[in-house]
Amino acid sequence: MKIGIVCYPTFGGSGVVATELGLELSKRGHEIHFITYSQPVRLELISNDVHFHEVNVPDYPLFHYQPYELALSSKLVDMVKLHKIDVLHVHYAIPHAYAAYMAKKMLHEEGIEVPIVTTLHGTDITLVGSHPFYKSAVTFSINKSDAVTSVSQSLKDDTLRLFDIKNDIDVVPNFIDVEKHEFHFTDCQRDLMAEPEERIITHISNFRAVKRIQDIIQVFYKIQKEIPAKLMMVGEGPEKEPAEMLTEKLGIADKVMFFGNSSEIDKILCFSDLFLLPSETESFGLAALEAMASGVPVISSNTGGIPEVNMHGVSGFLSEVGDIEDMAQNALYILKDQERLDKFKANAIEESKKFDIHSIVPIYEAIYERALANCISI
Ligand code: GMT
Repeated sequence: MKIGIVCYPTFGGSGVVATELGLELSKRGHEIHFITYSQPVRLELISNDVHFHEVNVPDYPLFHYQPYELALSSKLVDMVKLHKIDVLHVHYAIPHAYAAYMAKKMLHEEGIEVPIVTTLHGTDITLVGSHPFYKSAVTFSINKSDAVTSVSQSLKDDTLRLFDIKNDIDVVPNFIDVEKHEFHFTDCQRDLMAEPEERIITHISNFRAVKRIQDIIQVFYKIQKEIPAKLMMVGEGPEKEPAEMLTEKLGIADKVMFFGNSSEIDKILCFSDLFLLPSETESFGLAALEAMASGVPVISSNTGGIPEVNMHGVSGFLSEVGDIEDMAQNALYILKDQERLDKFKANAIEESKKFDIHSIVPIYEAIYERALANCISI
């Protein structure tokens, strides 16, 4: 099959999922065309079966906002025609499913039918999409897709609650290449980061308000009062600077490292003992799954799709959003006892296997086949 994939190419989980999906599909014999405004960050390999087509939005001073959706829909039309793409898989309802619908309509005028598969990732539903400014467009885009998937049951429930949805939604969880995580790094070079007796705690995100970055610093503050520890903060975003200021204020700046965005996530997780994800909401929590696959237990909030990934008392612990004390106590419970830590690490790897890429990607293939067979003509 020739599959066009539209995603945000940045460090966010949706871009990572879209990229890994495309790469795995190419290994399974499909021809993949990524269509987005820059090369996805995890897309290292462009080959005969993996192509990247850049969407250019010419900067024109008359436009206060440059019309990306317009440029994207035109590019989709051109690429479908040029490469004879069979199906478009768009990650995010806005603006991708919306632009894909316009492309589909333009192609229909020329006698070409292309089905659209839309995957909902979370912020398009829970944070941005349900805003009155976008709600009609999001509802329309979802209802006009030939197939709709959501990355967790929780996100499906939210979508049905917040929008007037006529389409079926398949839950297809995010995934991880378990083997890659198991065998990638054997030499963690932990000693470059911390003393042998120090526990290493890690957080990775885009440092937006929804991640509750200050909670991470506060939880770590309580942990380091009881045991020697270091905190690794990986990523960039608006909450980074306030977090740095909080570490200064609490007198723990020397124990907290801010790395910025990194393409060496596996390396960082390799020497981590615990992962913190206290988000306000999270449709899935791919970062937590990546940590678990690397054998890192997770202390998280009990919100959105996280409880579908992080098993309470098995791969880590869940606490109510904002319950810093409970998170710190749970973290210390795991970190204080080496035998217990080893058990949680092993459990985390075991739990992550439920989300192995090799069992999830065939579900997408079946959805593409179904969408092709039932493509709604417009
Ligand atoms: O969480 C973010 O800020 C990034 C966002 C994205 O677009 O990548 O993440 C969303 O999609 C991920 C992949 O499906 C999920 O793992 C994240 O939980 C979800 N974020 C939220 O729901 C806040």
